[in-house]
Amino acid sequence: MKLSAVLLFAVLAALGLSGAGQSGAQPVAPSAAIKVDQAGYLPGAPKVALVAAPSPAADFTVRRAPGGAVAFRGKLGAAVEDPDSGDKVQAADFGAFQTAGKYFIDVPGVGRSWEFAIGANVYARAFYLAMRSYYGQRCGIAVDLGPEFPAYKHAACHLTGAWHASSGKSGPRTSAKGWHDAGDYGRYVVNSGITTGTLLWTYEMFASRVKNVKLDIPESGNGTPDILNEIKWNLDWMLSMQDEDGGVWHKQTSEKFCAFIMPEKDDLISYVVGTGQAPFKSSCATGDFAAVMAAAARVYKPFQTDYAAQCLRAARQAWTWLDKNPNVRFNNPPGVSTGGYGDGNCADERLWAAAELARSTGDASYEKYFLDHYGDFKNSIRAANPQSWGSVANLGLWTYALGKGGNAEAAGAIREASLKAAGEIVARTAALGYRDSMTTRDYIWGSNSVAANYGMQLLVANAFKSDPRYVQTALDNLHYLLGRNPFSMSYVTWVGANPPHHPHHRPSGADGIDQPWPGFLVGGPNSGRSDPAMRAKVPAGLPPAKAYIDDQEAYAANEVAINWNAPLVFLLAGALK
Ligand code: G3I
Ligand code: 9MR
Ligand code: ZN
Repeated sequence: MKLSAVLLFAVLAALGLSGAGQSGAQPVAPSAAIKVDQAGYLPGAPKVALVAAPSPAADFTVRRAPGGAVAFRGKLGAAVEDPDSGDKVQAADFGAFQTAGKYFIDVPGVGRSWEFAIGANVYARAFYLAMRSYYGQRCGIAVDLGPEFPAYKHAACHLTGAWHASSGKSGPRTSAKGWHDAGDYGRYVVNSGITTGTLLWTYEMFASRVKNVKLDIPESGNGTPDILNEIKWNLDWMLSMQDEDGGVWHKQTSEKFCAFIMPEKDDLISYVVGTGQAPFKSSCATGDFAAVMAAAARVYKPFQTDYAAQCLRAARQAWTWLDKNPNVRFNNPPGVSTGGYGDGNCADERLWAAAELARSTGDASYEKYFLDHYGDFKNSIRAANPQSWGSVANLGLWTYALGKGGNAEAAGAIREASLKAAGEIVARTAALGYRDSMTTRDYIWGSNSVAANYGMQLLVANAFKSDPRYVQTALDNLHYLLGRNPFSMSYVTWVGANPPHHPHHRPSGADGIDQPWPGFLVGGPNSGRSDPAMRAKVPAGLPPAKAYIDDQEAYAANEVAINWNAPLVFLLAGALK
């Protein structure tokens, strides 16, 4: 709905003209007390809406949209405490109803929900938008989202670059491709690592569902699946960040963040930034790079053989460098204040690299490294702390067991740990009012990506042992992200009827268009209120799941980021027909 329509609605509602009562025959403004997945539900899957009203309600109906004809009647469940939101939540279970269509939930005495759909394809649109968001983040090329999103475009940006003194080199340098990281225009190898890794895994796990999805990008129709065409744009930039000795520089950014301007207006110098002293490249970046390039070698082989071989060579060289330089950390050098993605321990990145290299090549040396070291990470796969940009051990462990990992004991232990953790996540999720997998400590900067990564973890467990509870709980996290949450918001721009309107995203803020760019998952609740706007506008002491504001200034709650969208894409792919 356009903002103007929302306002009109509000005015009519205030005047009592919007149609009242519970007949459903007239439009009534939706109530945030009733929560649905605003993309919708799969016909054969569980279907639960949630109600958080001041006092318990009794009955609900599922009504057709528009019109309001009753399609299903049910009783609400008992109110369940949800400690992280402070809400008492009742379930409206309409799983028995499977007829495709558009609906809303009506709860007498409370109100009606935003609309949702039931159908086999309900997540196709969200997948398209979420994956296509990467096209909008492309650096170094003019971008145009096309007739469906007129005026959503930017000219080619950051075409020139330079070596920062911290890189060990000097002078100008070309700048090539990549995705802007987030709301800022930096490009960071570490964050590109988990992002491209997760997206490559999306293809590898769900190829039959995603390979034919056309993303309407310049390469569409070239014989390579579009998801791989898009990922390649960033892999190409990552390849450009590798030095001749195999090491990989940490990032390419300006020294400070630019103003809220379109990317082509950003004339701050785009520097390759290093550690400031020999060897200048850093171990976490090089480990992530090796892992991702090794995975790319597998995935691109059927489509672009030479490219796959180039990726594998790059991965091997990175590994060799890492062997000699296992613990070179990155901190922003003096004068540089863009994102740090600082990580004090690069052993997990190295483990992931060994495992992807072993999986792609079968070489004994990579396998030996993995087997010698995986025990150090045996507690990594657990029901808390899923994978994130700084913690990639899970990916290393899983890829070993999912691939042809030759050591049955290691593969078996990884599988067992994954199933045990998944079982615990399922139980925890079912006990919470909002039925998401978040723990109290998970409401950090980018918390929505934690929910998405729990979903990914559950779908990986399902690949080890098919279990409908794992898939259903993964979908529960998707439902949380798409509207079944304390704010009744879909946290993804342009997905659902009540999405964010003001993400911290420079193109969205600077393009002069009312609505933001489509398909972005915003960071979400952040109990630390880690930016000045949050501290000014979000009251202290709120329950963690409520520490959120849809405000462009609030970068610690409402920024977008490539690594947050990636597990969302994975989860949506898992839910595609
Ligand atoms: O892991 C700890 C946890 O143990 C602890 O309980 C919790 C308490 O606050 O903090 C957790 O660490 C948080 C960390 O993210 C976890 O990933 C830090 O507080 C938090 O400050 C940190 O935020 C990072 C933020 O940069 C600030 O450094 C985000 O993860 C990261 O996504 C974000 O990345 C930025 C880039 O720097 C620049 N580009 C935009 C991008 C997105 O905002
Ligand atoms: O836009 C920046 C965002 O990408 C970062 O995540 C965030 C934290 O590092 O910083 C944002 O930039 C702000 C800067 O830190 C302080 N001045 C205001 C900037 C936002 O316009
Ligand atoms: Zn750019």
